[in-house]
Amino acid sequence: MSAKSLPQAWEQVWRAAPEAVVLIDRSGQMYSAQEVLAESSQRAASLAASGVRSGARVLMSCSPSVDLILTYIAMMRLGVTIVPANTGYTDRELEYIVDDAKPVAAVVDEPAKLRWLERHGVEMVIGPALDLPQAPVTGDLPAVDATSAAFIAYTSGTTGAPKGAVLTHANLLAGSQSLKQEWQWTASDRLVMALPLFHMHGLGICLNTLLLAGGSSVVLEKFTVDGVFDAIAEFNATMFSGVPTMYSRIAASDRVTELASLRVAMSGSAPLPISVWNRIAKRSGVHILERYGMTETVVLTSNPVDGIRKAGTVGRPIPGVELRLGEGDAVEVRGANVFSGYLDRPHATEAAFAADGWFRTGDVGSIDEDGYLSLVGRTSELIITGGYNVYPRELEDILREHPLVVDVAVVGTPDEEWGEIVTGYVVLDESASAYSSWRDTLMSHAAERLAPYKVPRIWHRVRDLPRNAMGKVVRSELTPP
Ligand code: MLC
Ligand code: AMP
Repeated sequence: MSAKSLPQAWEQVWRAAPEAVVLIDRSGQMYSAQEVLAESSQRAASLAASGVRSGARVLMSCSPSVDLILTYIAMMRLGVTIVPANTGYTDRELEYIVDDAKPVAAVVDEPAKLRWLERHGVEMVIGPALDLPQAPVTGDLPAVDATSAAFIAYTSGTTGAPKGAVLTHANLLAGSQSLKQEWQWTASDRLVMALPLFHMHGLGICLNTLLLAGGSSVVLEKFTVDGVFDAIAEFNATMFSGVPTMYSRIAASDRVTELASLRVAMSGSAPLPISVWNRIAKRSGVHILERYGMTETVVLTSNPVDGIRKAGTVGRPIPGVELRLGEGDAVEVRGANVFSGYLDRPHATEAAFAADGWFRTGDVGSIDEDGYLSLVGRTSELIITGGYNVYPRELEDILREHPLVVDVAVVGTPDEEWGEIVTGYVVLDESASAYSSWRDTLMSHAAERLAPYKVPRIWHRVRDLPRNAMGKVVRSELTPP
Protein backbone atom coordinates (compact mmCIF):
# COMPACT_ATOMS: atom_id res chain seq x y z
CA MET A 1 0.00 0.00 0.00
CA SER A 2 1.43 3.35 -0.89
CA ALA A 3 1.65 5.68 2.10
CA LYS A 4 -0.45 8.86 2.27
CA SER A 5 1.69 10.59 4.87
CA LEU A 6 5.31 10.64 5.98
CA PRO A 7 4.74 8.93 9.34
CA GLN A 8 2.88 6.13 7.59
CA ALA A 9 5.72 5.78 5.06
CA TRP A 10 8.34 5.76 7.87
CA GLU A 11 6.45 3.00 9.68
CA GLN A 12 6.39 0.87 6.55
CA VAL A 13 10.14 1.33 6.13
CA TRP A 14 10.85 0.44 9.80
CA ARG A 15 8.60 -2.62 9.76
CA ALA A 16 10.30 -3.90 6.59
CA ALA A 17 13.81 -3.59 8.09
CA PRO A 18 13.49 -3.65 11.91
CA GLU A 19 17.20 -4.24 12.56
CA ALA A 20 18.38 -1.28 10.46
CA VAL A 21 20.17 1.50 12.34
CA VAL A 22 18.24 4.79 12.18
CA LEU A 23 19.75 7.18 14.71
CA ILE A 24 23.22 7.45 16.22
CA ASP A 25 24.13 9.87 18.98
CA ARG A 26 27.56 11.42 19.39
CA SER A 27 28.62 8.85 21.96
CA GLY A 28 28.00 6.14 19.35
CA GLN A 29 24.80 4.75 20.81
CA MET A 30 22.66 3.35 17.99
CA TYR A 31 18.88 3.14 17.75
CA SER A 32 17.39 0.51 15.41
CA ALA A 33 14.18 0.85 13.42
CA GLN A 34 12.27 -1.34 15.85
CA GLU A 35 13.54 0.70 18.80
CA VAL A 36 12.51 3.94 17.09
CA LEU A 37 9.11 2.45 16.35
CA ALA A 38 8.59 1.14 19.90
CA GLU A 39 9.91 4.26 21.63
CA SER A 40 7.90 6.63 19.43
CA SER A 41 4.75 4.53 20.00
CA GLN A 42 5.35 4.77 23.75
CA ARG A 43 5.85 8.52 23.59
CA ALA A 44 2.77 8.95 21.37
CA ALA A 45 0.72 7.02 23.94
CA SER A 46 2.01 9.19 26.80
CA LEU A 47 1.26 12.37 24.88
CA ALA A 48 -2.25 11.21 24.00
CA ALA A 49 -2.93 10.17 27.60
CA SER A 50 -1.84 13.65 28.71
CA GLY A 51 -4.35 15.25 26.35
CA VAL A 52 -2.16 15.99 23.32
CA ARG A 53 -4.09 14.41 20.49
CA SER A 54 -4.28 14.49 16.71
CA GLY A 55 -4.67 18.07 15.49
CA ALA A 56 -3.25 19.64 18.68
CA ARG A 57 -0.62 22.32 18.08
CA VAL A 58 2.70 21.80 19.83
CA LEU A 59 5.54 24.32 19.81
CA MET A 60 8.96 22.67 19.38
CA SER A 61 12.14 24.61 20.19
CA CYS A 62 15.12 22.52 21.26
CA SER A 63 18.74 21.96 20.30
CA PRO A 64 19.26 18.79 18.22
CA SER A 65 19.36 15.42 20.01
CA VAL A 66 18.19 11.86 19.48
CA ASP A 67 15.67 12.44 22.24
CA LEU A 68 14.17 15.37 20.38
CA ILE A 69 13.95 13.32 17.18
CA LEU A 70 12.15 10.47 18.96
CA THR A 71 9.62 12.95 20.35
CA TYR A 72 9.27 14.57 16.94
CA ILE A 73 8.56 11.19 15.34
CA ALA A 74 6.01 10.42 18.06
CA MET A 75 4.22 13.72 17.41
CA MET A 76 4.23 13.21 13.64
CA ARG A 77 2.80 9.70 14.07
CA LEU A 78 0.14 11.02 16.40
CA GLY A 79 -0.97 13.67 13.92
CA VAL A 80 0.06 16.60 16.09
CA THR A 81 0.67 19.91 14.30
CA ILE A 82 4.25 20.94 15.02
CA VAL A 83 5.14 24.61 15.41
CA PRO A 84 8.95 24.78 15.18
CA ALA A 85 10.65 27.84 16.70
CA ASN A 86 14.26 29.01 16.68
CA THR A 87 15.95 28.40 20.06
CA GLY A 88 17.55 31.85 19.80
CA TYR A 89 14.24 33.70 19.92
CA THR A 90 13.74 36.16 22.74
CA ASP A 91 10.55 36.08 24.85
CA ARG A 92 9.18 38.83 22.64
CA GLU A 93 9.62 36.78 19.47
CA LEU A 94 8.24 33.66 21.11
CA GLU A 95 5.23 35.58 22.38
CA TYR A 96 4.31 36.50 18.81
CA ILE A 97 4.28 32.84 17.77
CA VAL A 98 2.43 31.67 20.89
CA ASP A 99 -0.25 34.34 20.42
CA ASP A 100 -0.58 33.54 16.74
CA ALA A 101 -0.47 29.72 16.70
CA LYS A 102 -1.93 29.20 20.21
CA PRO A 103 -0.14 25.91 20.90
CA VAL A 104 -1.65 23.74 23.66
CA ALA A 105 1.74 22.27 24.51
CA ALA A 106 5.44 23.00 24.02
CA VAL A 107 8.59 20.92 23.87
CA VAL A 108 11.54 23.06 24.97
CA ASP A 109 14.92 22.38 26.56
CA GLU A 110 15.75 25.67 28.25
CA PRO A 111 14.38 26.06 31.80
CA ALA A 112 13.85 29.83 31.31
CA LYS A 113 11.75 29.23 28.19
CA LEU A 114 9.84 26.50 29.95
CA ARG A 115 8.87 28.81 32.80
CA TRP A 116 8.05 31.66 30.41
CA LEU A 117 5.74 29.45 28.31
CA GLU A 118 3.97 28.19 31.43
CA ARG A 119 3.39 31.77 32.56
CA HIS A 120 2.00 32.56 29.13
CA GLY A 121 -0.76 30.03 29.37
CA VAL A 122 0.67 27.11 27.37
CA GLU A 123 -1.07 24.24 29.17
CA MET A 124 1.68 21.63 29.01
CA VAL A 125 5.38 22.46 28.76
CA ILE A 126 7.78 19.51 28.62
CA GLY A 127 11.39 18.62 27.83
CA PRO A 128 12.47 16.68 24.72
CA ALA A 129 12.70 13.42 26.73
CA LEU A 130 8.97 13.77 27.49
CA ASP A 131 8.91 13.59 31.24
CA LEU A 132 5.30 12.37 31.23
CA PRO A 133 3.63 9.46 33.00
CA GLN A 134 3.94 6.24 30.96
CA ALA A 135 0.72 5.13 29.30
CA PRO A 136 -0.03 1.70 27.84
CA VAL A 137 0.44 1.35 24.09
CA THR A 138 -2.83 0.01 22.75
CA GLY A 139 -2.60 -1.22 19.16
CA ASP A 140 -1.47 0.70 16.10
CA LEU A 141 -1.89 4.45 15.84
CA PRO A 142 -4.62 5.48 13.40
CA ALA A 143 -3.30 6.79 10.06
CA VAL A 144 -2.92 10.56 10.04
CA ASP A 145 -5.02 12.57 7.63
CA ALA A 146 -2.82 13.57 4.67
CA THR A 147 -4.63 16.89 4.32
CA SER A 148 -4.12 17.87 7.95
CA ALA A 149 -1.46 20.35 9.05
CA ALA A 150 1.87 18.74 9.93
CA PHE A 151 3.89 21.96 10.39
CA ILE A 152 3.04 25.56 11.05
CA ALA A 153 6.44 27.05 10.22
CA TYR A 154 6.97 30.76 10.82
CA THR A 155 8.52 32.80 8.05
CA SER A 156 8.03 36.35 6.96
CA GLY A 157 7.32 35.33 3.39
CA THR A 158 8.23 38.12 1.00
CA THR A 159 7.13 40.98 3.24
CA GLY A 160 5.69 41.92 6.58
CA ALA A 161 5.38 40.23 9.94
CA PRO A 162 6.09 36.53 10.49
CA LYS A 163 3.34 34.26 9.21
CA GLY A 164 2.75 30.58 9.92
CA ALA A 165 3.18 28.60 6.71
CA VAL A 166 0.88 25.59 6.96
CA LEU A 167 2.40 22.46 5.43
CA THR A 168 0.19 19.40 5.27
CA HIS A 169 1.35 15.81 5.68
CA ALA A 170 0.84 15.42 1.93
CA ASN A 171 3.14 18.42 1.24
CA LEU A 172 5.92 17.00 3.41
CA LEU A 173 5.55 13.52 1.92
CA ALA A 174 5.71 14.88 -1.64
CA GLY A 175 8.78 16.97 -0.77
CA SER A 176 10.66 14.02 0.72
CA GLN A 177 9.63 11.58 -2.00
CA SER A 178 11.03 13.80 -4.73
CA LEU A 179 14.22 14.50 -2.77
CA LYS A 180 14.76 10.81 -2.11
CA GLN A 181 14.53 10.18 -5.83
CA GLU A 182 16.60 13.20 -6.87
CA TRP A 183 19.45 12.53 -4.43
CA GLN A 184 19.22 8.73 -4.92
CA TRP A 185 18.95 8.44 -1.17
CA THR A 186 19.01 4.77 -0.03
CA ALA A 187 19.01 2.69 3.14
CA SER A 188 22.82 2.50 2.97
CA ASP A 189 23.19 6.26 3.28
CA ARG A 190 24.30 7.80 6.53
CA LEU A 191 23.90 11.54 7.02
CA VAL A 192 25.85 13.70 9.43
CA MET A 193 23.26 16.09 10.84
CA ALA A 194 24.63 19.32 12.29
CA LEU A 195 21.71 21.61 11.44
CA PRO A 196 19.14 23.10 13.78
CA LEU A 197 15.94 21.06 13.96
CA PHE A 198 13.53 23.98 13.82
CA HIS A 199 13.82 25.07 10.19
CA MET A 200 12.97 23.42 6.91
CA HIS A 201 16.57 22.53 6.08
CA GLY A 202 17.27 20.35 9.12
CA LEU A 203 13.75 19.12 9.81
CA GLY A 204 11.80 18.96 6.56
CA ILE A 205 14.61 18.36 4.09
CA CYS A 206 17.23 16.27 5.90
CA LEU A 207 15.52 14.45 8.77
CA ASN A 208 12.20 13.70 7.05
CA THR A 209 13.87 12.39 3.91
CA LEU A 210 16.51 10.28 5.60
CA LEU A 211 13.77 8.56 7.63
CA LEU A 212 11.80 7.95 4.42
CA ALA A 213 14.86 6.48 2.69
CA GLY A 214 15.46 4.08 5.59
CA GLY A 215 18.93 5.52 6.04
CA SER A 216 20.62 6.56 9.25
CA SER A 217 21.88 9.77 10.80
CA VAL A 218 24.57 10.79 13.24
CA VAL A 219 23.03 13.59 15.27
CA LEU A 220 25.34 16.40 16.43
CA GLU A 221 24.18 18.99 18.91
CA LYS A 222 26.06 21.80 17.19
CA PHE A 223 28.02 22.43 14.00
CA THR A 224 31.81 22.56 14.21
CA VAL A 225 34.14 21.68 11.34
CA ASP A 226 36.04 19.10 13.42
CA GLY A 227 32.84 17.65 14.85
CA VAL A 228 31.51 17.01 11.35
CA PHE A 229 34.74 15.45 10.05
CA ASP A 230 35.18 13.32 13.17
CA ALA A 231 31.62 12.00 12.76
CA ILE A 232 32.10 11.30 9.04
CA ALA A 233 35.24 9.28 9.78
CA GLU A 234 34.02 7.47 12.88
CA PHE A 235 30.65 6.42 11.48
CA ASN A 236 31.48 6.05 7.76
CA ALA A 237 28.96 8.66 6.76
CA THR A 238 27.96 9.12 3.11
CA MET A 239 26.15 12.48 3.19
CA PHE A 240 26.37 15.91 4.76
CA SER A 241 24.10 18.89 4.26
CA GLY A 242 24.89 22.40 5.39
CA VAL A 243 24.40 26.11 4.86
CA PRO A 244 27.06 28.13 2.97
CA THR A 245 28.59 29.54 6.20
CA MET A 246 29.44 25.95 7.18
CA TYR A 247 31.09 25.31 3.80
CA SER A 248 33.02 28.56 4.03
CA ARG A 249 34.50 27.31 7.33
CA ILE A 250 35.09 23.84 5.84
CA ALA A 251 36.88 25.38 2.84
CA ALA A 252 39.27 27.13 5.22
CA SER A 253 40.10 23.93 7.12
CA ASP A 254 43.00 21.57 6.43
CA ARG A 255 40.51 18.73 6.75
CA VAL A 256 38.56 19.80 3.65
CA THR A 257 40.02 16.79 1.75
CA GLU A 258 38.01 14.50 4.05
CA LEU A 259 34.83 15.60 2.26
CA ALA A 260 35.91 13.29 -0.56
CA SER A 261 34.86 10.22 1.45
CA LEU A 262 31.18 11.25 1.14
CA ARG A 263 28.84 10.19 -1.65
CA VAL A 264 27.43 13.69 -1.78
CA ALA A 265 27.64 17.00 0.12
CA MET A 266 24.67 19.34 -0.26
CA SER A 267 24.36 23.09 0.35
CA GLY A 268 21.25 25.25 0.60
CA SER A 269 19.27 27.97 2.44
CA ALA A 270 21.43 30.78 1.02
CA PRO A 271 23.68 31.32 -2.02
CA LEU A 272 26.93 29.34 -1.92
CA PRO A 273 29.65 31.74 -3.13
CA ILE A 274 31.35 30.49 -6.32
CA SER A 275 34.70 31.21 -4.65
CA VAL A 276 33.88 28.76 -1.83
CA TRP A 277 32.61 26.13 -4.30
CA ASN A 278 35.84 26.48 -6.33
CA ARG A 279 38.13 26.38 -3.32
CA ILE A 280 36.53 23.16 -2.10
CA ALA A 281 36.65 21.65 -5.62
CA LYS A 282 40.31 22.54 -5.98
CA ARG A 283 41.40 21.30 -2.57
CA SER A 284 39.27 18.15 -2.27
CA GLY A 285 37.97 17.33 -5.75
CA VAL A 286 34.40 17.53 -4.34
CA HIS A 287 31.74 19.45 -6.27
CA ILE A 288 29.26 20.66 -3.67
CA LEU A 289 25.69 19.97 -4.75
CA GLU A 290 23.72 23.19 -4.37
CA ARG A 291 19.95 23.15 -4.17
CA TYR A 292 17.22 25.71 -3.55
CA GLY A 293 14.28 25.46 -1.18
CA MET A 294 11.91 27.42 1.01
CA THR A 295 9.94 26.97 4.19
CA GLU A 296 6.75 27.06 2.10
CA THR A 297 7.90 24.48 -0.46
CA VAL A 298 10.54 22.09 0.97
CA VAL A 299 12.99 21.78 -1.98
CA LEU A 300 12.40 23.19 -5.47
CA THR A 301 15.53 22.69 -7.56
CA SER A 302 18.79 20.82 -7.26
CA ASN A 303 22.04 20.26 -9.07
CA PRO A 304 22.29 16.61 -10.10
CA VAL A 305 23.88 13.73 -8.20
CA ASP A 306 24.97 12.27 -11.56
CA GLY A 307 25.86 14.94 -14.06
CA ILE A 308 27.30 18.39 -14.07
CA ARG A 309 26.99 20.53 -10.96
CA LYS A 310 27.35 24.14 -11.89
CA ALA A 311 28.72 26.54 -9.29
CA GLY A 312 26.53 29.59 -8.81
CA THR A 313 23.39 27.76 -9.95
CA VAL A 314 20.77 25.90 -7.95
CA GLY A 315 20.16 23.30 -10.67
CA ARG A 316 16.90 22.14 -12.21
CA PRO A 317 13.42 21.50 -10.77
CA ILE A 318 13.31 18.20 -8.87
CA PRO A 319 10.67 15.55 -9.74
CA GLY A 320 7.14 16.80 -9.16
CA VAL A 321 8.09 20.49 -9.15
CA GLU A 322 7.17 22.83 -12.01
CA LEU A 323 8.98 26.16 -12.24
CA ARG A 324 8.55 29.21 -14.43
CA LEU A 325 9.86 32.76 -14.61
CA GLY A 326 7.01 35.27 -14.44
CA GLU A 327 7.00 39.02 -14.78
CA GLY A 328 10.37 40.55 -13.94
CA ASP A 329 11.85 37.01 -13.98
CA ALA A 330 10.12 36.27 -10.68
CA VAL A 331 10.45 32.57 -9.81
CA GLU A 332 7.03 30.88 -9.57
CA VAL A 333 6.42 27.24 -8.72
CA ARG A 334 3.76 24.58 -8.54
CA GLY A 335 3.70 21.08 -7.09
CA ALA A 336 2.32 18.78 -4.39
CA ASN A 337 5.16 19.99 -2.14
CA VAL A 338 3.88 23.60 -2.10
CA PHE A 339 2.22 24.67 1.18
CA SER A 340 -1.48 25.30 1.51
CA GLY A 341 -1.40 28.88 2.84
CA TYR A 342 -0.54 31.06 5.85
CA LEU A 343 -2.38 30.44 9.11
CA ASP A 344 -5.39 32.76 9.50
CA ARG A 345 -4.09 35.16 6.82
CA PRO A 346 -6.29 34.89 3.74
CA HIS A 347 -4.96 38.13 2.24
CA ALA A 348 -1.31 37.14 2.57
CA THR A 349 -2.13 33.72 1.17
CA GLU A 350 -3.96 35.22 -1.78
CA ALA A 351 -1.06 37.58 -2.49
CA ALA A 352 1.43 34.72 -2.37
CA PHE A 353 -0.18 32.90 -5.27
CA ALA A 354 -0.62 34.07 -8.88
CA ALA A 355 -4.15 34.05 -10.29
CA ASP A 356 -3.56 30.63 -11.87
CA GLY A 357 -2.38 29.09 -8.61
CA TRP A 358 1.41 29.22 -8.98
CA PHE A 359 3.29 30.20 -5.80
CA ARG A 360 5.37 33.35 -5.96
CA THR A 361 8.65 32.54 -4.24
CA GLY A 362 9.86 36.14 -3.97
CA ASP A 363 13.11 35.15 -5.70
CA VAL A 364 14.24 36.44 -9.07
CA GLY A 365 16.05 34.06 -11.41
CA SER A 366 17.51 33.27 -14.77
CA ILE A 367 17.61 29.90 -16.52
CA ASP A 368 20.55 28.85 -18.71
CA GLU A 369 20.56 26.76 -21.90
CA ASP A 370 20.69 23.51 -19.87
CA GLY A 371 17.73 24.50 -17.72
CA TYR A 372 19.79 25.35 -14.62
CA LEU A 373 18.34 28.13 -12.47
CA SER A 374 20.48 30.91 -11.00
CA LEU A 375 18.97 33.12 -8.32
CA VAL A 376 19.89 36.68 -9.15
CA GLY A 377 17.91 38.62 -6.58
CA ARG A 378 14.87 38.85 -4.39
CA THR A 379 11.70 40.85 -4.70
CA SER A 380 11.90 41.57 -0.95
CA GLU A 381 14.59 43.15 1.20
CA LEU A 382 15.28 39.88 3.01
CA ILE A 383 18.82 39.47 4.39
CA ILE A 384 20.20 35.93 4.82
CA THR A 385 22.98 35.62 7.39
CA GLY A 386 24.47 32.19 8.02
CA GLY A 387 21.31 30.64 6.58
CA TYR A 388 18.95 32.55 8.90
CA ASN A 389 16.52 35.11 7.50
CA VAL A 390 16.42 38.67 8.78
CA TYR A 391 13.77 41.18 7.74
CA PRO A 392 15.05 44.79 7.82
CA ARG A 393 11.62 46.14 8.64
CA GLU A 394 11.38 44.26 11.95
CA LEU A 395 14.77 45.61 13.05
CA GLU A 396 14.16 49.12 11.80
CA ASP A 397 10.91 49.34 13.77
CA ILE A 398 12.67 48.23 16.93
CA LEU A 399 15.65 50.57 16.49
CA ARG A 400 13.34 53.52 15.82
CA GLU A 401 11.84 53.02 19.28
CA HIS A 402 15.18 54.12 20.79
CA PRO A 403 15.37 57.85 21.64
CA LEU A 404 18.85 58.18 20.09
CA VAL A 405 17.60 57.07 16.67
CA VAL A 406 16.16 59.67 14.30
CA ASP A 407 16.14 57.44 11.23
CA VAL A 408 17.48 54.01 10.33
CA ALA A 409 17.83 51.55 7.47
CA VAL A 410 19.07 47.98 7.78
CA VAL A 411 20.79 46.18 4.88
CA GLY A 412 23.07 43.17 4.33
CA THR A 413 26.80 43.73 3.72
CA PRO A 414 28.20 40.94 1.49
CA ASP A 415 30.57 38.62 3.34
CA GLU A 416 32.17 35.37 2.29
CA GLU A 417 31.65 33.53 5.59
CA TRP A 418 28.17 34.74 6.58
CA GLY A 419 26.78 35.50 3.11
CA GLU A 420 25.52 38.82 4.41
CA ILE A 421 26.22 40.66 7.65
CA VAL A 422 23.33 42.60 9.13
CA THR A 423 24.29 46.28 8.92
CA GLY A 424 22.55 49.33 10.39
CA TYR A 425 22.76 52.81 8.89
CA VAL A 426 21.61 55.23 11.55
CA VAL A 427 20.86 58.91 11.73
CA LEU A 428 21.37 59.76 15.38
CA ASP A 429 19.91 62.47 17.54
CA GLU A 430 22.33 65.39 18.08
CA SER A 431 22.71 64.44 21.73
CA ALA A 432 24.35 61.19 20.62
CA SER A 433 27.54 63.08 19.78
CA ALA A 434 28.25 63.22 23.45
CA TYR A 435 27.71 59.48 23.53
CA SER A 436 30.77 57.46 22.57
CA SER A 437 29.03 54.14 23.14
CA TRP A 438 25.94 54.63 20.96
CA ARG A 439 26.76 51.41 19.11
CA ASP A 440 26.76 49.35 22.31
CA THR A 441 23.58 51.08 23.43
CA LEU A 442 21.76 50.25 20.20
CA MET A 443 23.13 46.72 20.11
CA SER A 444 21.85 46.00 23.62
CA HIS A 445 18.52 47.57 22.72
CA ALA A 446 18.21 45.18 19.75
CA ALA A 447 19.64 42.16 21.61
CA GLU A 448 17.05 42.49 24.40
CA ARG A 449 14.26 42.19 21.84
CA LEU A 450 15.58 39.99 19.02
CA ALA A 451 17.42 36.70 18.48
CA PRO A 452 21.23 37.17 18.43
CA TYR A 453 21.59 36.54 14.68
CA LYS A 454 19.32 39.52 13.89
CA VAL A 455 21.39 42.08 15.81
CA PRO A 456 23.44 44.29 13.42
CA ARG A 457 27.18 43.60 13.65
CA ILE A 458 28.18 46.56 11.46
CA TRP A 459 26.98 50.10 12.17
CA HIS A 460 27.37 53.30 10.19
CA ARG A 461 26.40 56.70 11.49
CA VAL A 462 25.16 58.85 8.60
CA ARG A 463 23.82 62.39 8.27
CA ASP A 464 20.71 61.28 6.40
CA LEU A 465 19.38 58.37 4.37
CA PRO A 466 19.08 58.45 0.57
CA ARG A 467 15.38 58.57 -0.28
CA ASN A 468 13.50 58.58 -3.58
CA ALA A 469 10.66 60.89 -4.58
CA MET A 470 8.20 58.59 -2.81
CA GLY A 471 10.16 58.94 0.42
CA LYS A 472 11.39 55.34 0.31
CA VAL A 473 14.97 54.59 1.32
CA VAL A 474 17.07 53.70 -1.73
CA ARG A 475 19.00 50.82 -0.22
CA SER A 476 21.32 50.42 -3.19
CA GLU A 477 22.66 53.93 -2.54
CA LEU A 478 23.58 53.24 1.07
CA THR A 479 27.37 53.24 1.30
CA PRO A 480 29.63 53.45 4.31
CA PRO A 481 30.55 57.10 5.04
C1 MLC B 1 25.17 32.40 15.04
N1 MLC B 1 25.37 33.72 15.12
C2 MLC B 1 24.96 34.31 14.00
C3 MLC B 1 24.44 33.26 13.22
N2 MLC B 1 24.59 32.10 13.88
N3 MLC B 1 24.98 35.57 13.58
C4 MLC B 1 24.48 35.85 12.39
N4 MLC B 1 23.95 34.91 11.58
C5 MLC B 1 23.92 33.62 11.98
N5 MLC B 1 23.38 32.67 11.21
C6 MLC B 1 26.01 34.50 16.20
C7 MLC B 1 26.09 33.83 17.53
O1 MLC B 1 24.94 34.15 18.28
C8 MLC B 1 27.35 34.44 18.11
O2 MLC B 1 27.07 35.74 18.60
C9 MLC B 1 28.24 34.64 16.91
O3 MLC B 1 27.34 34.65 15.79
C10 MLC B 1 29.30 33.60 16.65
O4 MLC B 1 28.76 32.34 16.82
P1 MLC B 1 29.43 31.07 16.16
O5 MLC B 1 29.70 30.07 17.26
O6 MLC B 1 30.54 31.42 15.26
O7 MLC B 1 28.25 30.61 15.26
P2 MLC B 1 27.72 29.18 15.18
O8 MLC B 1 27.03 28.82 16.45
O9 MLC B 1 28.84 28.32 14.70
O10 MLC B 1 26.57 29.32 14.10
C11 MLC B 1 26.81 29.45 12.75
C12 MLC B 1 25.93 28.42 12.00
C13 MLC B 1 24.47 28.68 12.42
C14 MLC B 1 26.16 28.63 10.53
C15 MLC B 1 26.33 27.00 12.39
O11 MLC B 1 24.14 30.02 12.11
C16 MLC B 1 23.50 27.73 11.78
O12 MLC B 1 23.31 26.61 12.26
N6 MLC B 1 22.87 28.12 10.68
C17 MLC B 1 21.91 27.27 9.98
C18 MLC B 1 20.65 28.01 9.71
C19 MLC B 1 19.58 27.11 9.08
O13 MLC B 1 19.36 25.98 9.47
N7 MLC B 1 18.86 27.63 8.09
C20 MLC B 1 17.85 26.89 7.39
C21 MLC B 1 16.65 27.77 7.10
S1 MLC B 1 15.49 26.80 6.15
P3 MLC B 1 27.86 36.36 19.82
O14 MLC B 1 27.27 37.74 19.90
O15 MLC B 1 27.54 35.50 20.97
O16 MLC B 1 29.31 36.37 19.44
C22 MLC B 1 15.62 27.40 4.58
C23 MLC B 1 15.01 26.60 3.49
C24 MLC B 1 16.10 25.96 2.70
O17 MLC B 1 16.24 28.38 4.34
O18 MLC B 1 16.11 26.07 1.48
O19 MLC B 1 16.98 25.35 3.33
P1 AMP C 1 13.20 30.43 4.23
O1 AMP C 1 12.10 31.41 4.20
O2 AMP C 1 14.01 30.45 5.48
O3 AMP C 1 12.72 29.11 3.90
O4 AMP C 1 14.22 30.88 3.11
C1 AMP C 1 13.93 30.69 1.76
C2 AMP C 1 14.80 31.56 0.92
O5 AMP C 1 16.17 31.18 1.05
C3 AMP C 1 14.51 31.40 -0.56
O6 AMP C 1 13.39 32.13 -0.96
C4 AMP C 1 15.81 31.91 -1.17
O7 AMP C 1 15.81 33.33 -1.22
C5 AMP C 1 16.85 31.45 -0.16
N1 AMP C 1 17.57 30.24 -0.62
C6 AMP C 1 17.38 28.96 -0.29
N2 AMP C 1 18.28 28.16 -0.92
C7 AMP C 1 19.06 28.98 -1.66
C8 AMP C 1 20.18 28.80 -2.53
N3 AMP C 1 20.70 27.61 -2.73
N4 AMP C 1 20.70 29.89 -3.13
C9 AMP C 1 20.20 31.12 -2.91
N5 AMP C 1 19.17 31.36 -2.09
C10 AMP C 1 18.60 30.31 -1.48
